[in-house]
Amino acid sequence: LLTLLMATQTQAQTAPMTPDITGKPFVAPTQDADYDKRVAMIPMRDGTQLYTVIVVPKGAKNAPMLLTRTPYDAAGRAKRLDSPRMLDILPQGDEVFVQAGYIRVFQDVRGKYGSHGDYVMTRPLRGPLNPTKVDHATDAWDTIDWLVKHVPESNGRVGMLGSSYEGFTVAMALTDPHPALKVAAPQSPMIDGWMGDDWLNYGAFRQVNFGYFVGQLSKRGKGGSIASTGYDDYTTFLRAGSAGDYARANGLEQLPWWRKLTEHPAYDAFWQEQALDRTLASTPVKVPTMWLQGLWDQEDMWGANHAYQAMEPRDAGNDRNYLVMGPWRHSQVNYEARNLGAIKFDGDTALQFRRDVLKPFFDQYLVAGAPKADTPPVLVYNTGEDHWDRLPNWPRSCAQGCASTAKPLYLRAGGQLSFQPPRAGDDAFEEYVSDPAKPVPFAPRPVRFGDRDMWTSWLVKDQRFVDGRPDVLTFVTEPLSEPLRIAGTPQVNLQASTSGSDSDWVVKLIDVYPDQVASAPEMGGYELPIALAIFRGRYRESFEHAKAIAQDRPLPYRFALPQANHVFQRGHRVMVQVQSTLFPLYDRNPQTFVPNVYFARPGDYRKATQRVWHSPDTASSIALPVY
Ligand code: PG9
Repeated sequence: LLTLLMATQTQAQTAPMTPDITGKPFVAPTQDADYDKRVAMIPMRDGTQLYTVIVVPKGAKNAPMLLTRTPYDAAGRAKRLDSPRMLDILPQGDEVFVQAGYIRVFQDVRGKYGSHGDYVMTRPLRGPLNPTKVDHATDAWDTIDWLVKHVPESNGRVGMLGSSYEGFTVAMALTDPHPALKVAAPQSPMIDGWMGDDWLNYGAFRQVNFGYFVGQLSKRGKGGSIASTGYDDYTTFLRAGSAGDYARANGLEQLPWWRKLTEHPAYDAFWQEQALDRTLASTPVKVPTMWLQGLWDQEDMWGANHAYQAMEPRDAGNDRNYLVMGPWRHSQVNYEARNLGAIKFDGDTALQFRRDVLKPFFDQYLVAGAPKADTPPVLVYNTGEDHWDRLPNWPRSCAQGCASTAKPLYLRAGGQLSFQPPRAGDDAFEEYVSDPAKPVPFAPRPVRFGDRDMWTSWLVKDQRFVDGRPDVLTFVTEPLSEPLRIAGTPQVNLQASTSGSDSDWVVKLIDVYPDQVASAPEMGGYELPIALAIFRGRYRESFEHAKAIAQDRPLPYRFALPQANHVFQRGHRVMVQVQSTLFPLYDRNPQTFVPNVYFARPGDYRKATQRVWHSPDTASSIALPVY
């Protein structure tokens, strides 16, 4: 009997060689999800169908809809975790809306992931650059029209929000909004790719994006990557040569987008026609809009505040056009924001904003019977005093027409920085040699574009890592006896000369902490960048037409730094650093005038002697928006 029992047991076991992949569909146990996820192919007016994921909370009635149009995989955006709980499947930034019973909609833009049609990296609005009948404005219009007719649980009201590319599609929808679009929040939207968002900064090209181009453009779905040939991107890009050389070596020439970029190095009609702030300036403000900007946004420093400024004159009642600037890196608004790199804030500033400002603002326009939100026209984090400022308008200080007037802070002989202008008899300039063979790194080496911590926080990196280099000029004030408050745009007014015929100028406004900070020893002497930018000198006279720079002549370079709301505290010092490279983030200027910097040849890269002038008649300064 015992032998029989053992034999039966053996038979019941799975034979060791049973194939472990059965070929039959694996069926997960069905759990009661608290949502219903639907997929629709929504037809656009030209017949193209767009892949749309609609997540409806179970039992929803008269619920508002939140729409995001994305090139980043709508299905993936609605699948943070594989979970039966709606809170878990949607992105962290959506949690406050999920808790309030909103319907959430993600849609792939034309040509990406599940959507049909062609993808154009920055599809221009209908007009001179786009002779078709469709663009992101019509696609948003057609989508909203379909949603209000086909989602029976909805109350027919739609809000749009999204960051970066997803903010760009919100801004596009605002140029011709569907009547059911009741409220919008473009977060760090790309508004002008040449001036300061994503692709270039005042004409200097951002090489960090090569990987993004291949990832986004080599396939309809998730694309490939660029093969790595070294650990330090500083070395890799230096060895490659020009941006064009790097692109050629890595197959980028197959991508029409790369060709478009190189065919339009200057701010010609291709860029001007696509600058959304120009379009928005002539668009009635129909939809209450909250523009969102990170104060240390490493990708889209230009968009939100310029779009806000463009629309502001049309907001006569000061109740439709809003601005929020948080102490955030790119898109940090949708995550946790207790700190950025070494800089700590007063709690989770992103959650505070989403919970206490964004959600009540959306509720006001989307939820029947919701109270009027207590939304300040401008909400800006004060990065020096560590609190939010609720303001009636922005900026608080500027050259003319603001509550306070900007004041020039002069670069002075001997590396001083002062509100007193230069005096006769002072040394006329400081100089350095900018060598394209040894460019100044934008972040400590080894520089790895793929290092997310580095990339998201380099704008707050302690600048002591370059301070003291022979090709970085430093000007600094005495320790401040009173706090110095700024709120607006610091304007660079540099008088500079070069021994070359083209040149880049990088200017950084820095808050230098006291040498010793007993309560945070690691912050002793920290050089915190408050605002910085790079300017390609060939566009000194015209962004549209590049021109060689006259050799060794002090010439004015005027450009705006990103906006700031900062208090330099008593005992801190203000510093300005000037240099001519920010590598490998920005491509190197050969310092010899060539027709197209993308295709500079090895022999074009030459050392140049750079002078920053500070005599009474060639005074260099930064106009600080003090108040
Ligand atoms: N910065 C990215 C982007 C925005 C707009 C156009 C292209 C790229 C992004 O984070 O989406």
